[in-house]
Amino acid sequence: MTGNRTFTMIKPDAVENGHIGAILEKITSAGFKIVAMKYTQLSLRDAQEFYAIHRERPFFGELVSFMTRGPIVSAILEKDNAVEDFRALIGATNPEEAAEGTIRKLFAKDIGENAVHGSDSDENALIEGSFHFSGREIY
Ligand code: FUP
Repeated sequence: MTGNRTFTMIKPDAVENGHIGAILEKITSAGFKIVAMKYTQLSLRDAQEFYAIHRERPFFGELVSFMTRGPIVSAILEKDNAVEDFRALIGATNPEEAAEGTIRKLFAKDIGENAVHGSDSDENALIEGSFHFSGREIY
């Protein structure tokens, strides 16, 4: 059985470039309902914890400094088959490999500054959503 919620962040590059509105429009037009959302900035510790799975990777330092350099929009989204459908909507991690019309193809610069995050499993969607939101912030 697949879950009906996923977690996303509009990353600092997309916020800096003024793409919040356009990205939210793509998300809601694709049938996702926003059940939680905030405009916030990750601390160093937040980013290190959120991306702990990547801590041994060579890009970890860059990833953490990028994700903390400015505000982000974080949100929990609801739709049937949310995780898979949202990853299809955002496209491949590397925008050069992302399909035409996907959010990363449209708005991302490169594999590091790739505009949006999308959870990769139902289990991680729950962990990531709970990292950013308390129960009473989810509607
Ligand atoms: P995704 O699930 O598509 O967000 O991609 P990953 O979980 O593989 O990577 C998480 C983040 O690490 C990416 F969004 C950007 C960063 N990253 C790099 O900076 N370089 C890489 O080679 C791979 C990932």
